[in-house]
This record gives sequence, structure tokens and C-alpha cells, in this order.
Amino acid sequence: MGVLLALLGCTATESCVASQDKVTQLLQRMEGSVNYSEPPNPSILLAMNLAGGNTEGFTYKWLLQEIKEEAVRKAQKDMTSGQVALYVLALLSSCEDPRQVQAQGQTLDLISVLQQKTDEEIAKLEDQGVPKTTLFSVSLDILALCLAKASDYQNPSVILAKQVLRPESHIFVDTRAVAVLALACAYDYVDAQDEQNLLQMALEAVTNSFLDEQEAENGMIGNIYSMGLALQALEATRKFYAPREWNCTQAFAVVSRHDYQQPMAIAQVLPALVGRSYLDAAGLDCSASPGPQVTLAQTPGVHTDFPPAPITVTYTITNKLQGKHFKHSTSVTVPDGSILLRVLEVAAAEKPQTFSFETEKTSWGPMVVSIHGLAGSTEDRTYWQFLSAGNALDEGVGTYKPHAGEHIQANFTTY
Ligand code: B12
Ligand SMILES: *[C@@H]1O[C@H](CO)[C@@H](O)[C@H](O)[C@H]1NC(C)=O
Ligand SMILES: *[C@@H]1O[C@H](CO)[C@@H](O)[C@H](O)[C@H]1NC(C)=O
Ligand SMILES: *[C@@H]1O[C@H](CO)[C@@H](O)[C@H](O)[C@H]1NC(C)=O
Repeated sequence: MGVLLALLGCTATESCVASQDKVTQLLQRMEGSVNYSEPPNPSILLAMNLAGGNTEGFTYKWLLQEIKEEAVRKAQKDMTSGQVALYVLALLSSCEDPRQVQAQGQTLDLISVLQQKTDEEIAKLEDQGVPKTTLFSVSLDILALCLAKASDYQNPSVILAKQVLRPESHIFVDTRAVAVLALACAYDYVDAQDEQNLLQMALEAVTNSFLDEQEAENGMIGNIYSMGLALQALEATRKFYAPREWNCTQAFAVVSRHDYQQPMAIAQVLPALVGRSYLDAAGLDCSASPGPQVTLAQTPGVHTDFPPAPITVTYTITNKLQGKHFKHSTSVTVPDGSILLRVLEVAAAEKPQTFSFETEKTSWGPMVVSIHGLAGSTEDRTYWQFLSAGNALDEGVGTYKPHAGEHIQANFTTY
């Protein structure tokens, strides 16, 4: 009987766990990206723990130590609520107690820091209809508080459920996915029946909308970079869309076809590829034997006999939103295969008065924070959006490679 069940279980989920080769390759790529001169990325530690990365190696130990030190140094003053939440999830996944983070001769209660920052998010959300940062971060906050068994997330989870259920809300797939993880955790702990019903409604609505979208879009939910979180959400919430079934084979096929390169993208998709989600972050067995030894694959040197052909790209910057309106266009030539950042740099070098810009390092790469002296602001919820042929790009300037003759627009807008 046991064997039969095991066999059945195996056939049912067979195609919904990636091959060990694929997982190892992505783990290596993600670990290999860790730069010891830069701040640690908690999403990477979290993914290593969830996907069976090498917990004995130097990278793992470095990440864990730096995460503790960075938390003690910066959590209170220099981190957003969502960043603190990611630190909490990373520590939990390493079986460390986030209430007692010890580094630099100090002990920090990271949960009370998170609780306080979540309160600020929720206060603004109730007051002005928008959180201090984003609903994505608020969802991470609730998930982390819930997994850490803090006391104060029931009310926030009800407010999040209401946001998710607002008919007029156009919330990103990525955000709805993390919201689902947070609400699925909170569901087991809310006491009041009407509150639990509300969470259930939100969970049903989002998961069914994901399944609908997957059916309509040949397996895709959102774009290729939201798939990691969407798969995590669908894996963790089967009971909320039962008896409907999820064709995970179809969704996995989409993800398997893509060769993820960015460490953040890999960090979000890896847990799903081994059948796990961020919801599992607090229940891992940290004494288990370490995962595959990661031997850093030598990146093959690229030998090209000919330099890439030059291509011409049109680049337009537009502000019709705030202060003095402007619109400027230019045409720049860059080697084929260049990233969009190169186009911005050439434009700025040729016409610094008009096309000067600034970037900031983030976990996803360089983010353009200001163009032509006009900067996005979290206070006003403004940013520079990048588009091609009227469609928002699904990659940033450090990743996206424009093609010959493409017209790239940077438009100052709100989120
Ligand atoms: C919220 C959000 C935004 C907000 C950030 C607002 C804010 N102040 O918090 C806004 C609307 C500004 C934004 C903008 C963009 N975003 Co965005 N964003 C997200 C989202 C939903 C959550 C990020 C987050 O809060 N993380 C949690 C916090 C705690 O972590 P954090 O490291 O502090 O987060 C910061 C970075 O993520 C950064 N950021 C957000 N988006 C992007 C995108 C790029 C390319 C970079 C470099 C940084 C960056 O802003 C966050 C807050 O400071 C993610 C979804 C995801 N799957 O991660 C997409 C996501 C990261 N964004 C994405 C994209 C494509 C963009 C844009 C390039 C879209 C466009 N066409 O213009 C622009 C950036 C353009 C530029 N100026 O360089 C993609 C990136 C994919 C990729 N392979 O690079 C994602 C994965 C969404 C998706 N599935 O397509 N984004
Ligand atoms: C690591 O980060 C430093 C500082 O940001 C940078 O100068 C260096 O080029 C990076 N190293 C690699 C291998 O990317
Ligand atoms: C799942 O999707 C795949 C690919 O679209 C399709 O071939 C298959 O029949 C579907 N399976 C089920 C059980 O619907
Ligand atoms: C650019 O942003 C403005 C202000 O938000 C908006 O009205 C306009 O539709 C945007 N243009 C494009 C091409 O998205």
C-alpha cells in the first residue's frame, strides 16, 4: 500500500520538480554571483536553505555572518520593512532566532524592529490607502511575522486581504503571490471565523486568478520573472483552490525553458523548483546533510573574431507629470548585444545637459533613480518607467538588451 501510494505520488508530481542538474546549475550560478565586497543578499541565503544549497561552504557562512552584522548595523535606521522581513526569513531558514541576533557584541530583536515598521506601513495604508513602501513589502512583513510566530499580524493580514480583494486594484502578480503566501500562513492562526473567511476569500480569488491566467496564457502567469513567486504560491495553497487542480506540468515547462541569469530571479524561482515556498522557511532541518558541493564552473571565455556590429537605438525621455514638463529624443549607436544602460551612458556622454542620469545599486541590478535632474520618490510614489513600443520592459537597464532600430522610452510616472 505504502509503495503504491509512493508510486502514485511520484507520477503525480514527477514533472513538477526540476531535475537535480537544473537545480544544481542555478544554485551554482546564484552562489557564484555573491560578491564579498558588497552587502549580503538575504534572498540568496533563503534560497540556498530552501533549495538544498551547500551549507558547509564559505559563501554560506559568509552570508549568514554578514546578514547578522548588517541587521545589527542597519535594520533599525536604514532598512525598509520589506528588507527587514527578508532578513528575518533568511535567519529563520538558517534556524537562527531573529529575536536574538548576535553580532558586533550586541543583541538585536529583529522581530520587534519588524513589528514597528509593519505598524508604520499599516497605519499609512489605513489612513491614505497606500502603504509607506509597497504591498509587496507589506506582504513580506506579514509572512515573516507569521512564520516567526510574532503576535501582531492578524490585523495586518485582514487589511492585506481586503486590499487584495479590492475589485479596482491592479496589483502585480509578484505582489499577489507574496500576499497569498502571507495569508496562507496567517489563515492557520486567526481566531475569528469572519476573519478567517475573509482570508479564505482572498486566497481563493488570487489562486484562481493565477490558474485562469496560466490557462489563458499558455502557462505564463504575469511575466517570466513573476513565475517563481507565482509557482511558490500555487504549490503552497492547493487546499484553497481544491477541487480545482493545478496543471503544474504546464507552468513548470515555461520556467524550465528559461535560462535565469540574475541572482534575484534565481533566488525567487529555486524554492519552487524543489517544490518548496517561502512558507517553508521556518520549518527546515538545519542539521540535515549539506547539499551538493558547489564547484564554481569556469565561465567559458567568449571568443569573437569580429567585434559586434553597431546598432542604432532611439532614446526618448518624457516628463508630463511634475514640475517643468519636457520631452527629448536622441539617437545613439552602441555595439549589438549592449545592455540598455550602455545606451543611457552614450546619450549622457554625447548630451550631458539633457541625458545625464543616476543609478542606484539594488538586488536586481542598477535602478535608474534620476534622469535630467528629475528623481523618482517613494514619498510621491514616482519613478522612471522604461518602455519599448508602448510596453513596459520586464527587465531593467542592467539586463535588457535593445535591438537595432528599437525606440526606448523613459517616462516619469507613478506607481
Ligand atoms: C515594487 C516593485 C517596483 C517599484 C519599487 C517601488 C519602491 N520604492 O519600493 C517600482 C514601481 C518603482 C518598480 C520599478 C521597476 N521595476 Co520593479 N518590482 C517591484 C516588485 C513588485 C517588488 C520589489 C520589492 O519591493 N522587493 C522587496 C524589497 C524589500 O526588496 P528591495 O531589494 O529593497 O527592493 C527594491 C528593488 O526591488 C527595487 N526594484 C524594484 N523593481 C526593480 C527593477 C529593477 C530592474 C531594479 C534594478 C530594481 C528594482 O526597488 C525596491 C525598493 O527599493 C518586484 C517583484 C519581484 N518579483 O521582486 C518588481 C520587479 C523587481 N521589477 C521589475 C521591473 C522590470 C521594473 C522596471 C524595470 C519596470 C519598467 N519597465 O520600468 C522598473 C525599474 C526602472 C528603473 N527606473 O530602473 C522586474 C525585474 C525583472 C528583471 N529581470 O530585472 C520585477 C521582478 C517584476 C517583474 N516580474 O517583472 N518596481
Ligand atoms: C564586487 O563589488 C565591487 C564593489 O562594488 C566591484 O568593484 C567589483 O567589480 C565586484 N566584483 C565582481 C567580481 O563583480
Ligand atoms: C497540462 O498542460 C499540458 C500543456 O499545455 C497539456 O498537454 C496537458 O494535457 C495538461 N494536463 C492536464 C491534466 O490538463
Ligand atoms: C507617461 O506617464 C504619464 C504620467 O503618468 C502618463 O499619463 C502617460 O500615459 C505615460 N505614457 C506612456 C507612454 O506610458
